This record gives sequence, C-alpha cells and structure tokens, in this order.
Amino acid sequence: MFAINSRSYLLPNVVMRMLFIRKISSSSSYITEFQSLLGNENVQTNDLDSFNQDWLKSHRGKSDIVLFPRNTNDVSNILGYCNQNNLKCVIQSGNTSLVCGATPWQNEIIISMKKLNKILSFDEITGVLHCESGCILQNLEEFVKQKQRLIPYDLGAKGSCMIGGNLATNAGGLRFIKFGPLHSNVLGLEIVMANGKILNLMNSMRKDNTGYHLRHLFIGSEGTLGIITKVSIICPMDYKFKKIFLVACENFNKLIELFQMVQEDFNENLSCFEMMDESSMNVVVENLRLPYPLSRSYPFYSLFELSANDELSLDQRFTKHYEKLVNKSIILDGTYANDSDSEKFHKLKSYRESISEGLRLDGCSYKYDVSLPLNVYYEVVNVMRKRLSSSLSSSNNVVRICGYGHMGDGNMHFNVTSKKFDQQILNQIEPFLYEFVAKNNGSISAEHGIGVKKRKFLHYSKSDEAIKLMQQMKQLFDPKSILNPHVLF
Ligand code: FAD
Ligand code: 2HG
Ligand code: ZN
Repeated sequence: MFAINSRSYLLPNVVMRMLFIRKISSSSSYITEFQSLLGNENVQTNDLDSFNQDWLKSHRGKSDIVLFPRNTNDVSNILGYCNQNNLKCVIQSGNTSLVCGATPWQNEIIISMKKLNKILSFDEITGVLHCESGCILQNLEEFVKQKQRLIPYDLGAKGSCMIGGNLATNAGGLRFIKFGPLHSNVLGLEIVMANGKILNLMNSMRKDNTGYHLRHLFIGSEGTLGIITKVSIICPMDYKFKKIFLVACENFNKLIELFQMVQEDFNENLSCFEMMDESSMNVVVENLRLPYPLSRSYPFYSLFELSANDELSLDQRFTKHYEKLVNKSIILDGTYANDSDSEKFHKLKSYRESISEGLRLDGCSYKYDVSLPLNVYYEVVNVMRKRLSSSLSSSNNVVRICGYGHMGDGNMHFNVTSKKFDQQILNQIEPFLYEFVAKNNGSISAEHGIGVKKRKFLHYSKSDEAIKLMQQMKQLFDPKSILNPHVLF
C-alpha cells in the first residue's frame, strides 16, 4: 500500500526484498488498525473490482482495501493514521469521475464516502440545506422537491454521484446557465484536513466577508487539499411549470441564432441550453435503441428548458416564439413536453443525458471536455474530424466522432470512440486538440476536472506561476501528499 518510490528501481535486490517483507507485515498491521478504528464491517479487503475500476473502464487500480467512514470523526481518525504512517489515499464518492480521479492509480487506500449520507437540516424559509457529503444527488433532489425547492445543478450521473464528489469537481451540468457554478450556491463546508484535523467552515449566511473565503479553495480541488464531509447549500425555489424543447437545425450557425433568440425572448426563464450533433443523436438511437425523437435525422439539435410560475403566459409567449423560429427558418422541426407529463419530459431529456452511457457501449471513449468561445465552439469538431479522417486508416477502428454539450455555457464535449484503445488515435488527438483550445483562449477542462488523465496538459490552461502557486498550496495543506497523490499534478 506504500506508494512506489520512483527511485526504488535503483535499490539492490536484497534491499527490495526486505522492503517487500516490511510492506506485507505493515499492510496487515494497518488493516488491523483500521478494523479497530472503524469496526470490521467498515473495512473491505475483497471484491474490490468496482472500487478499483473507473466509470469509463479505462484504468484499473490495485488497491486491496476500502474504508467506509460513518462520520466526520471516522474520516479524521483515518487521515490522522494515514498521515502519521505516510499511507496514500484516494477519495471515492459515486465513482463517476471521467478523468480517473476517484480510483487508485496504483494501490492507494480507497476511502469511500457512501456511508456519510445523512440530511442534517433544511431551512424552509431560506432554502438552506445541510447534509453529509456522501448524499446521492438524486436523493437530495427528491428531498428538496417536496419542499418546492431544487438543487441548483443537474447531472446525468445524478443516480450515483454524490454531493461531495460534485463539489470536489465543481461539477457543472444542465442548470449552470441559470444558477452559475457551485461557488455561488455553496455557503459552507466541513473539511477533514490531511493531518486529520477538522476544519469547520459550515455557514448558513449568504453574506460573510470575514477574511479569506476558504471554502472556495476546496470546491474544484479534486480531493487534493482535504476531504469534504459536510455541505451547506442554497436550494432555490422551484418553478411551478417547466417545458423542455427538442428542436432541429440545419447548421451550427442556426443554433447560435436560436440561442440568441431564446435568451432575448425568455431571459431568466431559460434554465438550460444544450446542443448535440447528428452523430451524438445517433449514439442514443443506435446504442440505447431510443427511436428518433423527430420525424427524421437532422444535422444539429438543441435541447432547452424554460421554467416559469405562470404556465399560460409561458405557453402564449412560446407559441409566438415558435412561429418566429419557423418563419425565420431557424429551426426545421421540434417537439416539447411539459413537466406534468413526466414520462415524455424525462424521455426528451434522456436524448441528451444518456449520450455518455451510449458512447461507452462503442468500446473505448477518448473524451474531451473543453470551454471554447461560440465562434469556434463547433469548429473543434470539424477540425478534428478532418484531421482524424486524413491521418488514420480504417484499421484504426474509429467508430464515431461527435460533439455535444452545454452550449449555453460554451462547454463542448468532444468525443471519439473506437472498438478498443488505439494509441495512434490518441496521438492524433493529443496534444493537437489542447493546442487548439489554448490558441482560442478556452479551457482544457470545463467541468470534469484534471484528475490523473489530464495532468500533463494542465499547462495549456494555467501559467507556470499559477501551477507553482497551486503546488505550494498542496504542500501547505498536504505536505506528505497522502490525498489523491496522482491527481492534478
Ligand atoms: P467521484 O467520481 O467519486 O470523485 C470525483 C473526484 O472528487 C475525485 O478526484 C475524488 O477523489 C474527489 N472526491 C470525491 N468525493 C470527495 C469528497 N467528499 N471530498 C474531497 N474530494 C472528493 N460532470 C459535470 O461537471 N457535468 C455533467 O453534466 C456531468 N455529467 C456526467 C454524466 C455521466 C453519465 C458521468 C459518468 C459523469 C458525468 N460528469 C459530469 C462527471 C463527474 O465529475 C460528475 O459525475 C460528478 O461530479 C462526480 O461525482 P462523484 O460523486 O461520482 O465523484
Ligand atoms: C455531460 O454533459 C457530461 O453529459 C458527460 O459532462 C460528457 O461524457 C461526456 O463527454
Ligand atoms: Zn457536461
């Protein structure tokens, strides 16, 4: 379980053998130690496949132990012990990371957050929810829905991802355009630091200007600075009526015009604006066997949601708007659903939300999650298509090249798939794509984070000075680098 020392290959065999013997004996001693700290039922040492394997099935770690803390004190005791004994850990919530951030890269101890799953309090007047960090997003959503509130973000992975994982990655998702990043909605956190000390940053006040805003450091820090154990988050009032629209356009410029017109006509009623190209739609139609949602296949689609309290006025406004879109040939076809028709509503949403799942069925996904200005937003897909088709032969087995994403936030999910992993395909994409993004002042990770997979490309989005400062912060918070040691840097 000790991290492999990068210089260990220099050691003579005999020393290596001694280290190996020490490792075995100390491994069993720390298992015993964890069992006495947490109870046998909260220490798992077999059937660890699902904990070692990332969601994309692109890497398998070699950990032989998963710990299940039940509360903040357990987390504190675990980290206190790990820090003292220099044991490396990886923090795992829903394990939906798309950048290998939540699974061991080598043989780190896995700390699963799934037992910290209590809702602690909810203030009916302010909408402030306090909960433990292992609460599953969908459970929180259902809880606050009963109070006519909503969680200010929404992800396709909501059935398994947890609020702590969402905060650690500063997840974006479908409602970002309306409610902004988690930084604007999270009021407080409780953190267990690498040395086991508990840092209480819980707070229910919207306004608090007493010194550095420390909680923001942990949001998006991908588990490298501390473990989030509790959260305080604002849940805005839910709208009484929601409508979801799926419309088709002839080309990407029409999608831009549509985005502009929807904003002009609906302003604050717009709660999501997503796009997908034909190839992305085909993923769900072919791999998940959903029927085409419109009368035929089209080059581009947008899925957008409008929310309001006055249904009649929303309907009237949309009827006028729809006529305008058709008359100006902005859209070619379309359909919609009210949230009162829950089945159709969720079915329409699933054309967008289940693309990742569909892509996974192709085999291997080469996944890119970038921010780009709208004038080059889809250009990246065109450029990469051209590059891949001219450089690769049919033996490279590319199944699909597609682009979809949170267009309203300038966030493109560019994906290539092949039946199995092919280094030549990867070499054609990286670092070329990151160079394109940097040249256009975008970000190489709009929402999924850097994890392990993208750490060598961090410099495309951050200056040397910024990376150095981040490393100094890591050194300050976690001097022995026991928390997610392979993530980010
Ligand atoms: P995990 O995957 O378990 O962990 C993610 C990272 O956070 C890891 O580095 C982990 O070590 C760290 N971490 C986890 N819990 C804690 C904690 N309590 N304290 C400190 N560090 C912690 N992302 C988006 O932004 N927008 C989307 O729309 C979106 N959609 C997705 C759809 C699908 C189908 C899938 C598979 C993934 C999607 N993701 C999306 C990516 C993923 O980042 C999010 O699903 C989610 O935020 C991860 O939460 P999780 O609980 O699974 O965390
Ligand atoms: C989404 O928006 C997720 O669906 C996943 O961020 C994107 O799988 C992807 O590329
Ligand atoms: Zn996304």
